Amino acid sequence: MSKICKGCGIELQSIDSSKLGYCQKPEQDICQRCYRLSHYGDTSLIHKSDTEHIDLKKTISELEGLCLLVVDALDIEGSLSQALFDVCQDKPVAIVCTKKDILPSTVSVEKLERAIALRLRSLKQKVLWLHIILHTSDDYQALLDQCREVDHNIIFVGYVNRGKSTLINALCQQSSGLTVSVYPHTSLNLNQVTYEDLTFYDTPGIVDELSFLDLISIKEYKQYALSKKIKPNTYQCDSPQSFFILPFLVIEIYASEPYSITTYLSNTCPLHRVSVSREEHYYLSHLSDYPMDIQSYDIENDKLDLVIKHIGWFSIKGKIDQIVVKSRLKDQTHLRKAML
Ligand SMILES: Nc1nc2c(ncn2[C@@H]2O[C@H](COP(=O)(O)OP(=O)(O)OP(=O)(O)O)[C@@H](O)[C@H]2O)c(=O)[nH]1
Ligand SMILES: [Mg+2]
Repeated sequence: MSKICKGCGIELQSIDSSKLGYCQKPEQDICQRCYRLSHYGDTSLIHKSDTEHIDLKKTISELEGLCLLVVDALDIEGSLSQALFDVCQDKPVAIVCTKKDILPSTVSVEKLERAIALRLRSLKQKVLWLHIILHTSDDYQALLDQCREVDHNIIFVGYVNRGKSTLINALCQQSSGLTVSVYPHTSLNLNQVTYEDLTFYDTPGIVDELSFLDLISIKEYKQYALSKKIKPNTYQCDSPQSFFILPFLVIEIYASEPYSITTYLSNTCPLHRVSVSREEHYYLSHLSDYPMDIQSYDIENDKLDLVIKHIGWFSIKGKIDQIVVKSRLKDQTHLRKAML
């Protein structure tokens, strides 16, 4: 019988070291990729194409149980979509929300619950319950009990890198040994874990559409990833300003009155602020080689967030006339009601 890697779910093999699932000795429980990823953070082994071909809908259709949608508090719109409900088909569905601890403490559980409820309404979807993960032992116990009331088989479903495997490890008090990493596309196939009277199914994440992160190497990704508590930075502006996030986009903000911008980005995200009148120089040296998509937002609200997919968001306060985003990829930004 074929043996499955305990870390990522891929079938183990000891024949071809250049192929997925390779382990030197047949008696080993994890593949070389998982070993190198966990012990050395070796990113050269991660490829988006390794998970793109997986038919998640078919895999899940062959299972019975509660589908637990893993939604990322940092990116509710991007991590909670119709595609998740499609793969669950007619199974019972509940939501867990991860990464709340990365948001500023001013974002309460209630605020997050409201934001997720709003997203569900816009998708015209209902779920059995919603649980915001607080990472305490009582909280994990409460989640296990909530799951038990519905089913003893729990299928974790979500986009890549949203914390599915991390949550299963936490619920099993780390006895499951699933491989996790800051990089997307870590889990490669269905992986079954038994804990007390429950069976958890870890699944490979749904692959995102083309995003900025596909324009850089997996190694560079760490610079932009929101993995530690966000430290917001506030800029008081009294003239039109351009904010460059290199090498992806520039955001121009036009206002006739003073306004403030608070950024919620990784501490190492390369952000540069220049006045719109001096933008050209910067633009020429960093972005002029690329064809740019231009999106213009007319603003009616004086408190809103401009969300940049996978990177973070700008909270904008004041009477703004217009925001123009020049971006190397289409559809990477959107406006939402201010989260804070
Ligand atoms: N701070 C914080 N980090 C989290 C949380 N959940 C997950 N992470 C981090 O997010 C990253 C991705 O976690 P994984 O568990 O590998 O995500 P996944 O959904 O299994 O990803 P794929 O296997 O690629 O689909 C890791 O660096 C985790 O440490 C959380 O609640 N808080
Ligand atoms: Mg995983």
